[in-house]
Amino acid sequence: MTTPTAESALATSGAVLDREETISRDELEALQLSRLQHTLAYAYDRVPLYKRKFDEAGVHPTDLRELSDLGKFPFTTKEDLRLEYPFGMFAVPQQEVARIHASSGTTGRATVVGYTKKDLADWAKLVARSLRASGVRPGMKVHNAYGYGLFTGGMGAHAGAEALGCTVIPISGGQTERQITLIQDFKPDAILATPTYLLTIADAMMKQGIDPASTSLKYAVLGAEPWTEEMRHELEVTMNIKACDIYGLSEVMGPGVAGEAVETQDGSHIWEDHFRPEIIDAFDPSVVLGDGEPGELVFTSLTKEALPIIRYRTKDLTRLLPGTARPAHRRMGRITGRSDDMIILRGVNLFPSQIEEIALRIPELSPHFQLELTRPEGQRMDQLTVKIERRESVTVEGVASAARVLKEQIKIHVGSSCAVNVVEPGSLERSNGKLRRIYDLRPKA
Ligand code: DLL
Repeated sequence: MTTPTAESALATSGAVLDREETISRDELEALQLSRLQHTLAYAYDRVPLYKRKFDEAGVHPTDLRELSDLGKFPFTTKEDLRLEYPFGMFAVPQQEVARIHASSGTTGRATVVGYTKKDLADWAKLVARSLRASGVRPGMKVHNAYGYGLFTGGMGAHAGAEALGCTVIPISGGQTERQITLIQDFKPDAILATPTYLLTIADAMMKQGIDPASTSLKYAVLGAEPWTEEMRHELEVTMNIKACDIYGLSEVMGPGVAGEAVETQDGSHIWEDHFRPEIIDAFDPSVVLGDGEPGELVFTSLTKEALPIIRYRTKDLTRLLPGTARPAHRRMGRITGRSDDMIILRGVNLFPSQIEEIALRIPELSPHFQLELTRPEGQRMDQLTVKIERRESVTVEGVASAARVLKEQIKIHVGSSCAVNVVEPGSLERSNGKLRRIYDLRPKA
């Protein structure tokens, strides 16, 4: 497939791009093929789990002659990383691992990931590339409200902003009052946070009588959780900023696997010189789907040393779209949700992002909502209750009609009946990072 590399297609706002951002699709695919062949051999030789899995599947790294041959190789899952806890997936001796990150492990053992010095440099370069695409420029002050620590968000974003040549303010997540003071005093140009935490900051500013649109902030680079176009609009208007998406996951690298261009705001470009994406049918993983078709996103790393990852099943549901601002690098559509976050309500599949999309189109309702799943006494059917805060200015009649509209719209667009409970502003828990939307209160089987 040949994609034009016409300079006109590249939206840059005067920024100097990495060479790999401007190459043709053909050149990029040639690079992917040689890097993929290297990675498969490297993983097979150095990580016993990959050798075992490839041997069991009857494939050898030399079987990859063209990119589509990747489909012959076995998947890697979170469970594999858990079974190999802590360092069994590492492809280099521990002394060569410069940093370790890990997931929180709330649902079992933590998944541990490692980086060599070169991996850290590549990661910083890709976060820098993502931030630059989203409008951040060298010399800008960047307020980094992603959590620091074992979570990849804080330190990953930090290193990328530094590599780009920004002045980084490493505030981490939480301590919202302090965040507001520092935003007012240090006057940052950009903020890095989860979308729901930025909402918390904006909300807290309003409570203090500060207009969130009046700050120095011009750009926000938001990710680590699903968010919608409606949420983008809400944040851009409330804060008078340009908000772009950044995507990533620890097992594949961390933030910066994909980043969105501010000029087009049409989904994150996957940095395909470092990661080869595929979309598979989540229910029949043997089926690799074509571009444009919705399914589960799968990644293979092309340059990682400490933790090469082959066909990692992300559980994120999206689709691949052609590149725009960076023509050779495909974009990903918005993540509709994770397959393990899907609510199945009386046979209908539902994601929190669908509720966000619908609720934010109703002017009386705020973006603060929770989904409660219950099974009322003596009933066999599950019940979904959407608890959502009203906007400050709304009257009693306004609340009643908004609740009715939300219920109807969910029935029309999602196909399930639910209860809607409009609650007082400020009564629902606020986000400090990744927000929990679903509260499953059903009796455990
Ligand atoms: O959340 C990495 C990250 C940090 C990305 C900061 C962006 C900004 P994990 O904790 O491993 O890593 O969680 C990864 O978060 O599989 C998605 O389900 C979700 N996720 C990450 N970015 C986005 C996004 C970081 N932009 C998981 N949109 C992923 C939707 C996202 N979901």
